Amino acid sequence: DPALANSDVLNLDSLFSAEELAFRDTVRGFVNERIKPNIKDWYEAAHFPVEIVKEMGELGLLGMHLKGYGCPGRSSVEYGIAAMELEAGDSGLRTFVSVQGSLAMTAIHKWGSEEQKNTYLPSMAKGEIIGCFGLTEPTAGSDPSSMQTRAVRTETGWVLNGAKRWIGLASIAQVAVIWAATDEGVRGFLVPTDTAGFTATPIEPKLSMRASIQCDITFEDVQLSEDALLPGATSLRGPFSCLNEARYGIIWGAMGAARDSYEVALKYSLERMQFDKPLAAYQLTQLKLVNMLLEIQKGTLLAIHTGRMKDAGTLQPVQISVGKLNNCREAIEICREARTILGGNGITLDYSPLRHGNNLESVRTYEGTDEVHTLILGNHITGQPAFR
Ligand code: TGC
Repeated sequence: DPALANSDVLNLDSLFSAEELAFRDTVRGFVNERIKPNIKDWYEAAHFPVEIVKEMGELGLLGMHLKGYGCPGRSSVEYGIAAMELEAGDSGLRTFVSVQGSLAMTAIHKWGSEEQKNTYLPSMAKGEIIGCFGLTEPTAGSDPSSMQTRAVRTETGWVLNGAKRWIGLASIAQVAVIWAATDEGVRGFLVPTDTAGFTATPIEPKLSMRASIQCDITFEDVQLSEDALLPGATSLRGPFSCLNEARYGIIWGAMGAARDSYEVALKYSLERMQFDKPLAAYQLTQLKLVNMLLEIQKGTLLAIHTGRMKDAGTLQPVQISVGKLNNCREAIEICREARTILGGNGITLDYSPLRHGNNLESVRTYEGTDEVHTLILGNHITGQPAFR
């Protein structure tokens, strides 16, 4: 698009390989063809398009950074590129890919038995099985260590009781990775969602993430066999190691939503005439566009840097907090500023910025709120944990 030709001022594209750029084009093409033309209707109808899950599997977007077991084995940078392009479409669709790949599949890949990996991962990579990941509870959000969901050993396995909240895709998932307190610390369980006593109910109505599903789950004496237990995870480090993956994807994804909002605002400002000039010719509009562009370029650079560190195996959780905190915070401001350029038209679903901005209210909240990531960094630089 000629209107956008000069927006990569720093030539960040030069930091990607030809293969990475080609992969980006593939995902961008999918988003332009399958998501952008439909997202207005899905969002309005609060519809998650389950019909495109298998297409995402065919494109290699599910569990894409995992190796073996039918998973695509892509790099972390490629995974980030996909998150960015998908979220330029809608955060709800990127969230699906994160929940499936970074949370549910990663939990099985990192902490599961060989049998669990062979049973679930190939079908999940194809999108034939949808997974969800239950950590958060009605009374345990930022503080998962206060979880009430409990699994108790029986003669044949385990019995699970409790509740989870805000669990993406739970009502359409076939398998749920559920984290529960036990006498042996926090353990993870693979719960088939048709097990008696498992109930998932979508949380509605929502003002954010409308093209996605988040659920309440209850467990009433859910009987599990011994092989439901993920053998490798024995503390909160289990779920947190999966959150690291999802948080990493958000660093990129948030910049995708911001970029789309900027591009929509730039194009609109070039076409929209007021007082005989396009909005883009006014200094106030240029200030807004330039401020947006600076933060998008910086945030994208941050994403690329964290991605290269992740591929080199050096990325630390505290560095993920830098990216998640900064890029969500800046992206939400960019979406709101983009909306002001669109004037009244910006409050309709014909334009993406307010939809993206509303979605990012969820993105800045899940996988560690702004406050949690601030305190992780505060602890890192002062040595004074201030969480509690
Ligand atoms: P603490 O209780 O001391 O630590 C527990 C254990 O976890 C380890 N750990 C990590 N390991 C790997 N990566 C990380 N980022 C880790 N952070 C902590 C820690 O070493 C310890 O291990 P071990 O083996 O010694 O027991 O916890 P803390 O004081 O370190 O952390 C406090 C705090 C506030 C930072 C942490 O609780 C936190 O991150 N809270 C935010 C929780 C959060 O992000 N929740 C979002 C969940 S998302 C969800 O459930 C739904 S998924 C989205 C969807 O479905 O749509």
